Amino acid sequence: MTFYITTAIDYVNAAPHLGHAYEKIATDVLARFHRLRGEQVFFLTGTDEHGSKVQKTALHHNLDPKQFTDGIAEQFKACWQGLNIHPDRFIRTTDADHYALVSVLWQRLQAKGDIYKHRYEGLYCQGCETFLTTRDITEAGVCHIHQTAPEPVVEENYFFRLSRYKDALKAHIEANPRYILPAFRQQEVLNTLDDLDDISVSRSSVSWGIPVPGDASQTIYVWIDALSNYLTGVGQFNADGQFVSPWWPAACHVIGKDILRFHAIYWSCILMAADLPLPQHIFAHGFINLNDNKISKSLGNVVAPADVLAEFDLQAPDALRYYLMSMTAFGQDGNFTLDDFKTRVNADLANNLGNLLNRATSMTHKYFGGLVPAVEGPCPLSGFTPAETTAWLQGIDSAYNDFALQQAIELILSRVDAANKLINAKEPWTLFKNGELAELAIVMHAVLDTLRMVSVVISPVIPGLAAGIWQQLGYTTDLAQQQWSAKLPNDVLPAGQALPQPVPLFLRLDSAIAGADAKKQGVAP
Ligand code: ME8
Ligand code: MG
Repeated sequence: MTFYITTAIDYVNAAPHLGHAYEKIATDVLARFHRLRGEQVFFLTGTDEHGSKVQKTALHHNLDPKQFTDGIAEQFKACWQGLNIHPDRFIRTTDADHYALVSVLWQRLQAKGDIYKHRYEGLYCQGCETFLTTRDITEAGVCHIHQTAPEPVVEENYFFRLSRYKDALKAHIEANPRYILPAFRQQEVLNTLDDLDDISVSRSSVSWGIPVPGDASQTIYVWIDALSNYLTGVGQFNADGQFVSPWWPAACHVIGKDILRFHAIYWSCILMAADLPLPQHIFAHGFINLNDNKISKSLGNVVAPADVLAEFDLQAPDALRYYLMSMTAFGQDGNFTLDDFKTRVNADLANNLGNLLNRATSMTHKYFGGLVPAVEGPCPLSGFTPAETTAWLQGIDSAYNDFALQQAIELILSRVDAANKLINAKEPWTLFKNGELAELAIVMHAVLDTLRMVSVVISPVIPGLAAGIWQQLGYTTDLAQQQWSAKLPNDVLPAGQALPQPVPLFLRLDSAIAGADAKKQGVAP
């Protein structure tokens, strides 16, 4: 089974911020989950480098656009690397194979009779890189999203016959209720379909772009260029005009809610015009706000992911990945605050998960000489019946499959919580004192084995910490090579496996402001 997943490709007019990171982390988590389940996965991300906005920014920096985008594209790549995000390809719309693909695609649409020349007058918003309709403009005459006045443009340019595909698209959305996700976004798309006009797909006043084949006085509209990246990422048109790729159609385009229209309508219609199958899902996620304000380059309220890590002296990205994925339901908006970040990761990673690992491994050292105790099969005393464990894993699996990342995390953590409670209820120290070693072995084994399953199923979200748990359970194999098969509950920790000396999994965060001194002195907060 193949699973091709993509993110939006980011404009390179500025450095990556937390909102971009949110989308890329979520997509990386989904890619890792599907890989863990044994599917063939291709994960594509990259940068959107053409168009008037980037052209203007490069000019402002006194750089030639390619030189400018080279620099920013490197920043994006490095940022994803630092967040443990590993795409199979990082595509840039300035890549040579992308030029080739876009030119062929254009010619195909033209051959179909879907491209025509037209004199156009409209109001163009550079922030959106689109002509605005009356719906997009406030009473004060500014763009709803960017709060800036659009620029009047009169041009003769090429148009795409979007209206020709309106009915087919409507039928597709109605027949495939999981095409647009979350489902509550569907109606929003259907509503805008009613008054759909053809769209301008070239610009004569923008030189930074892919030239229109046969008319070098125009460049291809940046959104047509950008959307086509999903094809270039995994294939090319052959000499017979067939698009050849083992990955198409994509399983899912993960994008922000602000660009749903471009994907659900423009991209779907372009694919139909090119006789290519549509992706299985388009998932529109919500926005991450910062202290209740919109994060936006145009509003100047931006935080770099690396700044958040630096604020808490974090060497690894796991806490940030964890927080972003658990702070809000995927699809809804979320509000990022440093305080909330600290509270949540302290509670979940340091106290709940970290503490369970530390108690379990320390007690195994204390009571069993650091060797996993032997037990006779699953036992009711362990607190979890096999049926409960199977249902628990199935719940997590369905949540991941349904893009319900927060729910998957909550389910995983609920079992961590239950294992901590099991320790509190059974009091291993009392069992030890009373010489009830058989029962003690069952309890310890149940807790250690819970941690084994937890490390596997949480690894898409926090790959680094999960590998740390795996290693502290005495495994010398690479967790990243593990698969989550139906055998997961049965592959119990082998009796006699030696655990290394326990080390804290995750230290409580101490904000630079509140506890810098304590931290410098090595004092636990
Ligand atoms: O739209 N929270 O690029 P972009 C969550 N180049 N997501 C956010 C966000 C926030 N605060 N801010 C931005 C473009 N995003 C086009 C895409 S795809 C063929 C072309 C998301 O740099 C945004 O919704 O403006 C989008 O999905 C992505 O970041 C890139 O935004
Ligand atoms: Mg944007």
